[in-house]
Amino acid sequence: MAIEDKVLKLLRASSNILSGEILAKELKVSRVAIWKTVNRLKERGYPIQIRKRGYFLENKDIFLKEDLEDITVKSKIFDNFVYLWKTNSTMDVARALAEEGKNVIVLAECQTQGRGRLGRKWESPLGGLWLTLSLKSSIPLKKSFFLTYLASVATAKAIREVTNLSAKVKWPNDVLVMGKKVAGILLEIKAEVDALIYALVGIGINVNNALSEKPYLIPAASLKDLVGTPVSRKELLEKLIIEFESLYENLDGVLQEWKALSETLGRQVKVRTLQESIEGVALDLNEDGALLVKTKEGTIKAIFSGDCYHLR
Ligand code: BT5
Repeated sequence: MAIEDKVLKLLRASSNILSGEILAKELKVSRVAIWKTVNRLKERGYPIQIRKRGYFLENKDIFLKEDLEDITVKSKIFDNFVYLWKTNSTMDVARALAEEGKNVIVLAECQTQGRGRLGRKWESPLGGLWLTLSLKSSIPLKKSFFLTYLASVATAKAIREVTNLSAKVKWPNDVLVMGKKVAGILLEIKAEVDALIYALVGIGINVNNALSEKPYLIPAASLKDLVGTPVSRKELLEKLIIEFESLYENLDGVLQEWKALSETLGRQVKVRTLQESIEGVALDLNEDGALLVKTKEGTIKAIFSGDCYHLR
């Protein structure tokens, strides 16, 4: 284990200030080595206070490499974990690795340019789970957005298991709890002719993070606000990857699972696509994964993408 990880591990475990002397003794290095390591960590953005009596990690809700390695060791799909304190967007880091043919999980503590669909801004401060799964895949192109449904279902299930909140999925890419958006999915793909080369599945979950007062596309909340206490991001991440992998093994079953957790089906909705705005009742998903909406004129429209508003 690198000295940075060892220092972080000790600071994370301690509710008191740890002196340079204690750290040096524990890790069998000099106090200067500790001081240099702490400064390197601070440069990376870790919130370590340097006080007269020693060092103190202000935010204990951080991941250590070993937490994440546990996940990849158990994983059947992902062979690498990239963990960053701060990055523009995990989508961009994951794309570069996918181009090298890697199946990787990229996770950042915060993003400066997190994005949603159509280049919208996604707020990603400390305390949330912001990750991208990069996945080599040869699934047919027309099934690619099954991956959005898959990630939504995996996220909703993981939230249910860890918090007992009754998380639901909303068409096309949201996870809601009590009508509030707690997570969003962003799918970006590279394809050739009619098959995927790789997919980048971005998952953003408001766990313990604060949200700004801005009006969002739909009302938002964090799990911490809904539960009333902080939620273990480590447990949530582990469950999320397990659920993701088990759904991925049976991609054709994903639509059924999505329907079972759907907050959209059966509702009066308004869907804005790039071309038009459609109002009607959300009936079902067809076998290609399109949302079927019955308008008041009685026509049934199959919609593949758009923004959906629940009217009633
Ligand atoms: C999404 O887009 O919901 C997809 C969000 C995907 C974020 C992940 S985080 C890891 C990975 N790296 C990235 O850069 N992105 C992915 P969409 O349905 O277009 O919703 C975007 C809209 O949600 C914004 O226009 C805001 O109105 C609202 N919004 C922004 N930040 C939010 C947040 N933290 N929680 C809830 N709503 C938010």
